[in-house]
Amino acid sequence: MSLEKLEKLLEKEQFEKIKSIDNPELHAFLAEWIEWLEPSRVFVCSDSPEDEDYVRWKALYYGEERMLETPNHTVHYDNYYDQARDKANTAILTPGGESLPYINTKDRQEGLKEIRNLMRGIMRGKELFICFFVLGPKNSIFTIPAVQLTDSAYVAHSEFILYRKGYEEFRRLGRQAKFFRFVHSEGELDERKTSKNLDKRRVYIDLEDETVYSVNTQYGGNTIGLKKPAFRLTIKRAVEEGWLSEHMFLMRVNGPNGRKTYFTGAYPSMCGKTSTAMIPWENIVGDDLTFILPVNGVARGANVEKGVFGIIQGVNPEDDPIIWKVLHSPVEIIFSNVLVKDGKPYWNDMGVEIPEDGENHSGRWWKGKKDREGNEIPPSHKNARFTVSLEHFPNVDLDALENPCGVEVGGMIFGGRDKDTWPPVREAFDWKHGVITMGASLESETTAATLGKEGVRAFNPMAILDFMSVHLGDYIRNYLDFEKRLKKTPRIFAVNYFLRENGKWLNHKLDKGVWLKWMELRVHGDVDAIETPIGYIPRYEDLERLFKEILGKEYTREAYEKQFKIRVPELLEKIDRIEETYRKLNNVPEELFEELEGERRRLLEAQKKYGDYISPFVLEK
Ligand code: SPV
Ligand code: MN
Repeated sequence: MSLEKLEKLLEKEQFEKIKSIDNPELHAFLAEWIEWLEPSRVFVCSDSPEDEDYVRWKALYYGEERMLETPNHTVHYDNYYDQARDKANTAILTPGGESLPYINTKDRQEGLKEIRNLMRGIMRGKELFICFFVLGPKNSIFTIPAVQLTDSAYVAHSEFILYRKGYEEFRRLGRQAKFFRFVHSEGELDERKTSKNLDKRRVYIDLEDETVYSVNTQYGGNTIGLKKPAFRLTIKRAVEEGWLSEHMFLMRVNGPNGRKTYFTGAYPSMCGKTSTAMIPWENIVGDDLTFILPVNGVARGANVEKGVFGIIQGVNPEDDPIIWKVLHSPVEIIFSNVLVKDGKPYWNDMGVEIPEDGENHSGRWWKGKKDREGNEIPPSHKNARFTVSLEHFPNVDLDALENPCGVEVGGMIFGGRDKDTWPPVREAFDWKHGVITMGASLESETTAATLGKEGVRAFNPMAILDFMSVHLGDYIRNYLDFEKRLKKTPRIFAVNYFLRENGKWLNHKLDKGVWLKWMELRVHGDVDAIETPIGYIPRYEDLERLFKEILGKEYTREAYEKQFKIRVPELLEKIDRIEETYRKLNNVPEELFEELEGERRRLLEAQKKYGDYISPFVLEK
């Protein structure tokens, strides 16, 4: 009996906490893994503030975090070579190692054996934290309970900031809890308290048992179970059950006369997702992961999380006043992989002077310091981050965040890092057109959010490819079918903040604030638009007015024409690339090819009539 075993393995107080959850499956899982990991101590986190405090304290006690000067601020470092998601060593376990397009797979039996061997007795001399959280708002249609086992107090601490507590939910649900499991060990640590055995770093996702194993790493994207590890599991569940689990922010755009319209947005990492969701005059609900469920024919969205694990590079008082203010207030924040000098955190491009020495992700740091490969080490890592709860943001929409029914999604946005093809903003003709030519056709230049070369244009449908856990064809079919469950479909939009000409940006960082207002007006049919071969684009007059109203800026006809011209050769090349990509896969819905063909035909007709580069003024009738 698992409970008897647990009674022997745990101190009385900890055992009582587990015993009061009536779930034999959970008990069996815990007993098996505690025996296997062999921790010297086990702490079970209930939802009490004391237990959360205990985890916070242990992160400091074990040296995984250190105090900064501002109360409630701490700093955590990951190993210099453990600064991003490790795609190469992350695998989806499939029966017989069945391969799936764009997914790193591994034979399930072999993978389980390997990771179990790596984890055997790995917690000797260490403390194991058992934590309970939920994905989505509590006691709601979105809720998925999850249990996390980790020997990293930093990981547990991060989860308390980022997720809703779930111990009471487990007690309430008892045997009904269909829960996710996460087993993590940071492995042996070096003198800087960072994971040492990176050659044995692995993240294995077992879809069958809805369990993710992560070992010999600390970086949040590899270790925070409820974030990207869970995302693989929810994508699978969503495709099986007919809803959407997306790499999307959720935000409120404020329209005329107090109108509130909610948008989701999918962008690859480092392409403006968080900064869009945090536009100061709008309201944030979430910045990374959204569940969208059909409820009585309406698409309703909820933030999977309740906090932000955001990129800190480039956060400056002018462009990001809200984040800046939050980062400089004494609320609970974990800074990771930043430069610290005299108890203060500093990061690249923060718009203020940075000290020339201090401590950072490379250890003691001085300007000009080089790493083993001979690269100069910047003050902070490009992927350095801050972890903070959304409740501390002055512009959070708390009602939307905690609404058990979520919010109605008015629009869905897809965006990537694209220098020369897509206009800054456009609206799809309909659901299918948007899903295929915008979502499924998303490409973006690679960034420092994953290990590997940067600046390479890469196929990244729905900005989700890094996390895909099912066949891409099934995923797209689910998207197309989702419309059938709706009486009212969200409008679909595509944005591109990264257009360049002669090496210069065509847009300013805050222009996205104007695009959002335009999209809000379109959702309600308040403004007309120009029909182009690739969807609807804004009219000059509307943007001119919005630029003045929102940013107090003149918007010239020349700027508009340059930004919104239809770049036919680049668009056609892109369709060829996307088509070729999907032709290589089997099991892709035929509608995808039909949509691409329709777009190609419209572009070719327009090219015949108007040439390669078509001014929006020419298309306006
Ligand atoms: C991303 O890279 O998309 C992130 C951070 O949101 S991570 O947790 O690393 O995935
Ligand atoms: Mn993300």
